[in-house]
Amino acid sequence: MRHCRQAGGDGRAGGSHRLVIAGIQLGRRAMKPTRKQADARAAKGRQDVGEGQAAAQTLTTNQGVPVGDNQHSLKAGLRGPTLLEDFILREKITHFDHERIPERIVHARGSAAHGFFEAYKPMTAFTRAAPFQAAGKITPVFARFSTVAGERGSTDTARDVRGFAVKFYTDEGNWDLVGNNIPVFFIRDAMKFPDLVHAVKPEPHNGMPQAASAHDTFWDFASLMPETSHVLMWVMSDRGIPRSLRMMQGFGVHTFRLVNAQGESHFVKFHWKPKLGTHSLVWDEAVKISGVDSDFHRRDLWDAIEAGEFPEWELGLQIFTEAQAEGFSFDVLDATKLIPEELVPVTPVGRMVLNRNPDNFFAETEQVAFCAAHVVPGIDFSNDPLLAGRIHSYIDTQISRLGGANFHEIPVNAPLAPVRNNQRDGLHRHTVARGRVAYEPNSLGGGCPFEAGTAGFVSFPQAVEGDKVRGKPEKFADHYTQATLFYESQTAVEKAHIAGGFRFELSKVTVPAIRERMVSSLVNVSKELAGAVAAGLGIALPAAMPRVQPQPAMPEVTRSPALSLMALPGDGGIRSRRVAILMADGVAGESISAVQAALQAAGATVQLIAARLGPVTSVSGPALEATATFENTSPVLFDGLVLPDGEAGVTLLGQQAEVMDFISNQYRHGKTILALGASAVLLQRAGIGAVLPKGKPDPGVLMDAKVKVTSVTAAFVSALGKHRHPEREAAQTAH
Ligand code: HDE
Repeated sequence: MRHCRQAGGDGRAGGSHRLVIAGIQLGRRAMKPTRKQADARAAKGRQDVGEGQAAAQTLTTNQGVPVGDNQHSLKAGLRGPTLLEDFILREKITHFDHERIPERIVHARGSAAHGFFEAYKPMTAFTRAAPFQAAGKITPVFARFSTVAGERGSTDTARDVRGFAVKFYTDEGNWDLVGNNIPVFFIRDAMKFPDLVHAVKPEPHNGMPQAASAHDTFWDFASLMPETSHVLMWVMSDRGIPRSLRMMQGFGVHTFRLVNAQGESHFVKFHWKPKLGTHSLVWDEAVKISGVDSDFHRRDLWDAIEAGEFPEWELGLQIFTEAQAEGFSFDVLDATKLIPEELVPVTPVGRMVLNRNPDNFFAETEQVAFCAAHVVPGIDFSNDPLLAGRIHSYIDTQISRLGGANFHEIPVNAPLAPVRNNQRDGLHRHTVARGRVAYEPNSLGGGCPFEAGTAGFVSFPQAVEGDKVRGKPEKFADHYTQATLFYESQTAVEKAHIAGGFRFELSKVTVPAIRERMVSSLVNVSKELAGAVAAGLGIALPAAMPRVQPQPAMPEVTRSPALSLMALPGDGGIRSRRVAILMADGVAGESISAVQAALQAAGATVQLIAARLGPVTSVSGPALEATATFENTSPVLFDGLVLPDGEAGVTLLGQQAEVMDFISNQYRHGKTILALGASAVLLQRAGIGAVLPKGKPDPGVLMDAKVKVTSVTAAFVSALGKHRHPEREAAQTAH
């Protein structure tokens, strides 16, 4: 029998904690070996199955018994009954029967990656948290992005909030910043969370709809809970349908505390800003993507990291004092409110780069356990009543989801910092605790482990006073001012999309009274918005819903440009953008190859699409090979479109319904289109001109009748870098 060699990675994590920084791979062992790691390392080999060693390995049972035949069960005679004594078959089937664990009650659908956080500068004046102690300080991270309502196998492009959870493996233990891509929440007291989730999940009698808020129970709840007004503006906007997980912001949502080494505290809000800018889908596109690739976001993240296009976000902090907070027109403990950046600027403090895909989806992405309770010295909680419920909920949920109290030992959850305490035993315990001392104080263990005193985590000693009550502070009762702020800070096209979002969702509501109640609430946000929604639903504009607080405090800002998706356009590059080039026999290969090479040189991914896979005859230049077909892909999977030159090829393309569909979808969704030479006729046939109805040139439609391929390609690259051309839509809406 051949002996298995140990698979890659360090002893504990099976390679899952290898840290890749700027191309250098560091083993975790090299960073800080612990007793626990040493134990696990000794037990290694039989736990990991690495691809590289496959040839040298013999198949065994879970007891390490070599398996001679993995094809047949043990039978009494070739045609006889299967025997109960076949322990190999029974072990295999029993393990298989138990392969699934309960999915997360919310955020079940997620995608994740490893990476690192790098601090720009020391933030010691504000916090003693390890990641912020020195410029250039590197802290490994694991980030998971998720939709909220859908089940584990649901579509990625549902209209929903996205989870944005980051586990920092700091020198002083794990810090989980478990945020969302939207800075405000639906409710402000944990007491309402189960109600919110029951309302948005598939309706209990028939289990529908999946991953969608467009149904009666959600809007029944929302219309009766006007505190949802603000977050609804965000979710109905294009923020609810991001183009990519790499192109969305993240927010800590709650007010937290930073505490420095002197014990001084400041309030803080956390912001992640994507280097690629914030970009979204449009609704028609999102719906179609759900059909053609329900893994769209997961694939996009995976492919980008595999291609070395590591997504990056900048972490920014809004730091403010309690005295400042007292003066704000809103309450910073209310999670349905944000702090406008114009009021408290966002200070950039570092960057997060995701540079390694998980080795195993289940072991890492599924088993990662984020907990809002996981903070480290230097980070502390505020009295936000929503946050308090979360501090309880996450550990509780992991105990049932991951099968017991030892989920912190699962490699992806295990801290880098050493773990030493007297907690013992429980289901699935991996640590082999030595000695007879499992209590404190002790003398038999030399008093170890010792308390850290003020060097350890010390809760900020905030004074507490007041009666024991169930209730809310006065400023919480303003439900509309910031919803209006958000709406009024959007561009015209964004406003139209918000109205479209409400219109679509409420048109799916079957109870007219719910629709009407919701529109009456919207009147308090904006008459313009409520009017547009009411018109789409075919109802008269109802009277405004009575406000709990008729005269809220004057807001500090009434327009916040930072709230528009357009505020973060990115660097205008096209790295990792997807471009389709359509082909048929008789196209001009020379110009296609030139455009393809230029796009790839700029970092884009190019697919050559034809009616079938394989070679396509070209009238000039090199032979071309189709890498996708009109049948196996779809226009909605591409950011831009190139139509070829070559009359014979163009004629063939024009005869195919899928091609005309491709062109009109790309145009309708605001994408950039380049028609080389003869293919201008395809645009004409689709009714597409290079000018907008009001006579201005369409910045996203390029034709090269007389221009050189190189210059028209350069124009295409720069137009593609704008992501989408809302001018086209604005012109369409105006007509
Ligand atoms: Fe969560 N939330 N949540 N949540 N949440 C969970 O934890 C909960 C809230 C967020 O990728 C659960 O492991 C309560 C706000 C993310 O694994 C659960 C309340 C924010 C993720 C839970 C909230 C979030 C979760 C489900 C109100 C943004 C996915 C499974 C008091 C700041 C993390 C799990 C991942 C997951 C409870 C509200 C973000 C049940 C009780 C506000 C990103 O524990």
